[in-house]
Amino acid sequence: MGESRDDPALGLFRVLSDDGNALAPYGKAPPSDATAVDMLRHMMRIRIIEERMTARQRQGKVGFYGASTGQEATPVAAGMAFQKRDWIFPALRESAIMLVRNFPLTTWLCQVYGNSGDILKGRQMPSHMSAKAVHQVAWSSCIGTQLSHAVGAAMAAGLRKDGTVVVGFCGDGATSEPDFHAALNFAGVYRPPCVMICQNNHWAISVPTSQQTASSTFAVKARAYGLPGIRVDGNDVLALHHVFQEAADRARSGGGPTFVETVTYRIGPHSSSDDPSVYRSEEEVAEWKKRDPLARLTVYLKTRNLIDDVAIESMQHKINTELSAALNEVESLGPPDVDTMFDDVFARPPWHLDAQRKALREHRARFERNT
Ligand SMILES: Cc1ncc(C[n+]2csc(CCOP(=O)(O)OP(=O)(O)O)c2C)c(N)n1
Repeated sequence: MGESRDDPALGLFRVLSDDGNALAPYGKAPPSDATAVDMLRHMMRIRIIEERMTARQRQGKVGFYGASTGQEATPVAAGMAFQKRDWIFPALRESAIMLVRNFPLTTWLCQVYGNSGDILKGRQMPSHMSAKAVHQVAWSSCIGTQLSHAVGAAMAAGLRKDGTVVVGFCGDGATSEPDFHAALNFAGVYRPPCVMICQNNHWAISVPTSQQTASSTFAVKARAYGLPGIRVDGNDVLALHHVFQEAADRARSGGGPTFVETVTYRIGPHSSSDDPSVYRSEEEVAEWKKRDPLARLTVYLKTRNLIDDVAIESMQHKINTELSAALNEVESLGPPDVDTMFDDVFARPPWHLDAQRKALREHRARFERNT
């Protein structure tokens, strides 16, 4: 039998049309009206925060930033669809999940600045957020590794039978890494409770998807590993929420892992170290801007009289006020104390590190006495 476009790995599941009008009814439990409004608030919040962080990077206040502009729907839908006990192994574009999980904005920002308020003590790059409190593991910048980490953690969760689901993220470029194969193969063979989400934003820095794979979609690759592969509109937060919830339910009830390709587009540069004008056209970016996930949800909410321009302005105002206050606090903090570099490395520090810490403290005391 030939492949049908209804095949979830080859078609494109969507709820909202490009202009935001709802398509056909799509399942048993669409999100409540309040949840749908909250989705817009969360997407707007990360967009505003990241615009400000990108500007701060240009001012030399932040060392690096990798924004998710245009891709906000995937982390927001994931943050809302998975339970708080579920573990997240993010890649670069999922910084919003911690905020959706109510992680304090100030502490989140301290990590971007790597200052004394940073719970990671300045040891991670910006956009590599993590916190045990919200079950989010730090991303190693090595592309693709988070999938195999997630599958391993899910195998542990499966052995513990604790009802936890583990979610791993990657980009389209990561699918060409050996880790992608190892992760999907282990997931197919051992069937741990995990969901692997590939944000296909069409570019891996300057490499387009046409040079990344000859497969018709990324989702179809799951089939070779014995996994369900689902292709979903990555700029349609309602569709994403539905697909993630189904995948989470399947994993939690013993039905095994799912691989999801979310079809989206990186509107901005790869990171603050990139200039996309040298490898892609403005026309292509303009085409994708028409499918902006915030604009599409806004039309849906307005059509259903759930929001109006006054409410949207008030939402933006509240976010900007909260962000400015948080930034005042965060930017008043200095770097982490140099002494903290000895923390958290060994459960029982070896003698030579103790000696080095002691020498450093004595040196600082002498320096402070003399200045
Ligand atoms: C193993 C490895 N190879 C190369 C790089 C350099 N690098 C950083 S980001 C990136 C592209 C990643 O593209 P993709 O997986 O599509 O994710 P996106 O950044 O588009 O979200 C590359 C090649 C790296 N960090 N790790």
